[in-house]
Amino acid sequence: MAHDNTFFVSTPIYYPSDKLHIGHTYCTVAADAIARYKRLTGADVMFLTGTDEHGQKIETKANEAGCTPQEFVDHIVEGEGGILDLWKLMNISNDRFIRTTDDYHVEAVQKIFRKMYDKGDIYKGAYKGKYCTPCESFWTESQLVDGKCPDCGRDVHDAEEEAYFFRLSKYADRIQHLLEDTDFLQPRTRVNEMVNNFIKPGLEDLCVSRTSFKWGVPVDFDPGHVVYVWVDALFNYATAMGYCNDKYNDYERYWPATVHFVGKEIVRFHSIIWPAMLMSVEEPLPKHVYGHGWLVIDGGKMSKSKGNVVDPYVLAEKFGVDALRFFLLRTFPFGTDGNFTNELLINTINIDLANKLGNLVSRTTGMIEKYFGGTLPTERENDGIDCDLKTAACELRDRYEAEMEKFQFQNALEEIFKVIERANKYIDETAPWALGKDETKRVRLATVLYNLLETVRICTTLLTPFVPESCEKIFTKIGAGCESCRSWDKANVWGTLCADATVSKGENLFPRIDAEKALAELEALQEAQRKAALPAIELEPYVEEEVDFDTFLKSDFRAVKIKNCETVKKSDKLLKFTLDDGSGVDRTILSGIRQYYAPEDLIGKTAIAILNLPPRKMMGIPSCGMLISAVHKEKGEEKLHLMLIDDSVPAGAKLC
Ligand code: ME8
Repeated sequence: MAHDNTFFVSTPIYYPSDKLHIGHTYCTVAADAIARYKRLTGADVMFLTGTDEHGQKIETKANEAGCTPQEFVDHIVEGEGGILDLWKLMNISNDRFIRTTDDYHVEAVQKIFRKMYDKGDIYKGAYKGKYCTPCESFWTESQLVDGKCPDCGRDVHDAEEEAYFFRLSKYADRIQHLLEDTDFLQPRTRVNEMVNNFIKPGLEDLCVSRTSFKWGVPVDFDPGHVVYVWVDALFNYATAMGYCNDKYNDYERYWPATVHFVGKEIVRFHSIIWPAMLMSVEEPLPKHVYGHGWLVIDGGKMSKSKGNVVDPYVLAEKFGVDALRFFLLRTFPFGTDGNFTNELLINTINIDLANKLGNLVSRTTGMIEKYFGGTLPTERENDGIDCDLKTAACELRDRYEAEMEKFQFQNALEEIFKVIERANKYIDETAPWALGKDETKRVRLATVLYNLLETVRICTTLLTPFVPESCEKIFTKIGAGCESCRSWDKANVWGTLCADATVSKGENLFPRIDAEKALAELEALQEAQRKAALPAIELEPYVEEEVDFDTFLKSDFRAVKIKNCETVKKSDKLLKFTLDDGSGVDRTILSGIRQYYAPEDLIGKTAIAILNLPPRKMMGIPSCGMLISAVHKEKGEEKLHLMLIDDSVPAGAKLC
């Protein structure tokens, strides 16, 4: 059993089916902040993340990409700009990274599956249900929402297969007790949803093997079956510590996990299925599952198909890794959804990092350089006005700790920024520039500046889990070189920094962003990315309904010569065509293709028209028929080609 001072935090293991976006980064940055915070407090920390590499979705994607599933996931996980690169860029300090295709994990899952089978908790049956391929989930009819997958809202299809089942129903009472009577699932608001939607309607046994595809952990005692991807995936948290394998031997040290951070849509798997399986193998349960909210765009989920995913690489490159990390945890409460906008990102950086923190550091170090050549004298002259700032700074650690222990990152940062604001106000109250003009006030001036340095030191120590690289720079600027100055123990002890601290103002840490310019650049970049992610060619949906041959034959398609073509007044869409249809009488057809063609380019060409449509007036001009064009979308943009044919075809020739 893990000892009191261990702390084990995990993110979900991500599907390497696409590049990760800002939503995935959110959870990983949060886990990183809590891991760094716990290390700061002296805990023995295990921070685990990884990738969930099996399942039909990956197999299908690999087929589409023309490679093996293993090649496909290797590229997304380890390739350039892949998941490992992203975590390196974001300064993620995970202690371990698990890939579910790692041999030790595969073998461990086989042992675990057999263990549950031998116990009688896994049995063979036949599965009939509704299957959602992207979510790899079977659903019962009653679980569907408007006939669609309740998780992702996409179409499901009927599926039936011989399968193994896990006796989830057997654990229903214990799970209900776990959810309702303990603080296992957080925030508390997620408990009702689980109990009312999944447990009270009756927990059904869970289908835990598949025969319809191959890319998974084989059930070793029944070839043809692969283990359901969620069973394989959930056990990562234990196998990565060495459970049922010899690759690692940290299970005794770190298990049970302290907290699994997971997105709200996978709370069901983590708070019902996962503890039930652990009960089955008779292992201790994780202490907490924390279901965080989503980052949404215009109130809706980010998705590649909507073309609105936000790329962390782009934001980190433009604004810096720390600014992005900070924004994610400062802006949104961890437990609820947060609406992502570029404006919010830029405002947060400008207000908190540039105006408040950046300014405090540069004003303080700048004045020490200006008035004392960078090194403070050691004499002090205290004043009653200092008390408020000292108290605020010294009490900060406790308030911060209380919030961090509840995973309330936003509140913890709010506490720090209250003190930063207090310090900025202290500068106005004490007016060091006025003290600097008076030779007799030098000791007082040194005291004021030392007080500011101490406040910066304390705030920086507590900001380290959020913006580690910037804090390192601030410590250097304020002359906090020794370990003790940066330690948790001294984060509530006034007077830690050497009295004759030597500072260097150096470059500005968080330059103010020109919001208008940055927004325009970002939008152009994101638009280009959105377009690049769109399908190359998109076709109109095919018409399913059949048209009988005789009806089709009634359509009179003819070759027509374009005698004249001109724009139509007050219309930016229409072109007016005067056509020779072979009948000897000119025919007028209006067509909404002005944006695609200059009228003079079409004169003399041979086109195709359907002639026997009822005449229709447009902008007061009767149009007798319709010219035929081919339409499709290219990278999301409408494309149109007027059907022009060989000029040797005479006017009036019938198409049949
Ligand atoms: O679910 N905002 O993997 P995944 C916040 N392999 N979080 C988001 C988000 C957003 N916009 N979009 C996704 C899986 N996430 C499984 C996990 S664990 C044993 C197996 C979060 O790559 C999402 O909520 O689809 C989930 O927690 C995580 O990213 C991984 O999603």
